[in-house]
Amino acid sequence: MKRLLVTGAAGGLGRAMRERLGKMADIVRLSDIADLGDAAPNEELMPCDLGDADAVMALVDGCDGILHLGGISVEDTFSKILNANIAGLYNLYEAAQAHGQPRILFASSNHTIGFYRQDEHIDATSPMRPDGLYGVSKCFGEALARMYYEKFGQETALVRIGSCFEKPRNHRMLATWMSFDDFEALIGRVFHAPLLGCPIIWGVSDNDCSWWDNSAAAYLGWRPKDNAEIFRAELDAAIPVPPKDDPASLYQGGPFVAEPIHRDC
Ligand code: NAI
Ligand code: 15L
Repeated sequence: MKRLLVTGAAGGLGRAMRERLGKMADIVRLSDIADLGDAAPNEELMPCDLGDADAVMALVDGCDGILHLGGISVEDTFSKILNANIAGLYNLYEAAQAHGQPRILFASSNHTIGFYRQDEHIDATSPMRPDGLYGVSKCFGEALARMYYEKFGQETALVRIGSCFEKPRNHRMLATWMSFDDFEALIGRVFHAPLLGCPIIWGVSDNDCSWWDNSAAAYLGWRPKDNAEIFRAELDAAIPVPPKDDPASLYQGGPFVAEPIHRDC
């Protein structure tokens, strides 16, 4: 790939993947509203608010792949979610249309389906059950991407990330964790597969404890290798297992299901 655009590059996942992405493209264009630090030799920095349509149009120009990590990543007020995750997504897809339809990896979330219980097993065909405004914005993003695919052939990987951190931070993440290595391998498959389409992909490692069936996306050839189980003893020693009736133990979205609606005051 010649130029890969990474939005949200100053965030947790952007920082974790930054060095690894250098191997995937001649030039990596990094963007965020937050400070991006200094550019490495194969990087270019383009600060941009995703809610600014003209700026996003310029941002996408010249890119042949987009790793879309930018946006509000937890429950927040509707106005913030509206700007970054709703208007921002529309701006990105309009810009992609204008600039040759670069392939997109959209960082969607397990919060599109957070109200399923942890004793349920679901797949890409299971109806959405978002657990808050943030989850609803990711459902919107998936629907928007699907529409641009059906209407114009724009390819997107809809990656419903579970919990992508260095290691699981609580017992729920023994099921939802995706390692940085597995995410890097997934990004590679998404941008190098001969045909992508617009699949829903569960962004999760090969955990013993699993709720999500990825067989519909098997054609991509992504085989996650890590397993959160190796962290169980460490977690048991560090934090108590939450009670059985706690949302963290009951629902796939964990505590997000119990979050109030965050209102602008
Ligand atoms: P993060 O919150 O650390 O990073 C998001 C970045 O987007 C931030 O640097 C922020 O400044 C930027 N941003 C926010 N509003 C913006 C705007 N209007 N214009 C431009 N940039 C803006 O989140 P993280 O953990 O790095 O996640 C990256 C993506 O992956 C997010 O879209 C998140 O929803 C998604 N995701 C992450 C998961 C995880 O476990 N880390 C799980 C599921 C989804
Ligand atoms: C997400 O969608 C969030 O972006 C991330 O910060 C985690 O909370 C993750 O889901 C999770 O469910 O663990």
